Amino acid sequence: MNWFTETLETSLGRQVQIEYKKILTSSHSDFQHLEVFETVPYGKMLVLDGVIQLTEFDHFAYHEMLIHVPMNAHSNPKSLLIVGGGDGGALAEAVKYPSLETIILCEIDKTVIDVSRKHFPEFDKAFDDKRVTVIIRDAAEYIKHKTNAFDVIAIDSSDPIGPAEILFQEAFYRDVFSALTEDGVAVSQSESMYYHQDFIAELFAQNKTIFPVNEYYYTLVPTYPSGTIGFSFCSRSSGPTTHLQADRVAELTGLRYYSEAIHRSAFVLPVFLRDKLAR
Ligand code: SPM
Repeated sequence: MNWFTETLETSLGRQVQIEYKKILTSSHSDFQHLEVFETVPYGKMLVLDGVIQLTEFDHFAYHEMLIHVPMNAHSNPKSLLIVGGGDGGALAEAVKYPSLETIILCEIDKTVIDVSRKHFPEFDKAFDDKRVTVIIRDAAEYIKHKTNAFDVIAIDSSDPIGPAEILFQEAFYRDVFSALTEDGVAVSQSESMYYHQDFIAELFAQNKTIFPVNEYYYTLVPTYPSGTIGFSFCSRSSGPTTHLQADRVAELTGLRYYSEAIHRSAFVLPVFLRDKLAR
């Protein structure tokens, strides 16, 4: 038997292990090590620098919540920036909105796009949508030159180590604030409420000095450590459910996780995290 082991948390006495049939690709880009596994229980799995990014089994719970929550928190989003997201999973959800006129995907590592387009055909079509522009660049640099440009920004980063570290820092979030339109909304991958409470609390303390609205919401992804991952919801004006409308959600096709009820409930936090973020 072959076992993939995610060693990110090993020093803390825990590991994720998944049995695989074969390694479909393994290569080094200028930024990271990329692998795609054919797993026994979860279909194909994308791994960057030894950390699971997505599996065919449960990626929808992550990508739907990354895109549909901010899109439905905004009254009428016409422009979207996806930071990272080179695998195309977030893009596949974004192109479901006919109201979007501009969708920019800014990914630092073109190899992630090339590898994913080959191995995850479920996402591939989204790259050909006429509204989509792919920019291969460090998003932290790209966003510095943008003002009042995007209604929604979705930060689909890997973990805050390696190439994505900068995407969790104050300077970047200040640039995100400026890049948003006046009623703009940004969300970002923000770790597990079970395993990274201190990190989440620090991130919130930082972002409270930038955005008038800051909330944490979460989704359930069995193949991420602890089975859950959360997002920071940062808004320049409205709250996460201010503009939420059941009829807009009902127009979305192919949903497996997101619904109007899930949108509302995802912001209801367990007491331990609610109290930690209230301090
Ligand atoms: N489009 C999929 C990209 C996924 N980005 C988030 C990956 C997070 C992986 N780590 C999970 C949390 C452990 N620190």
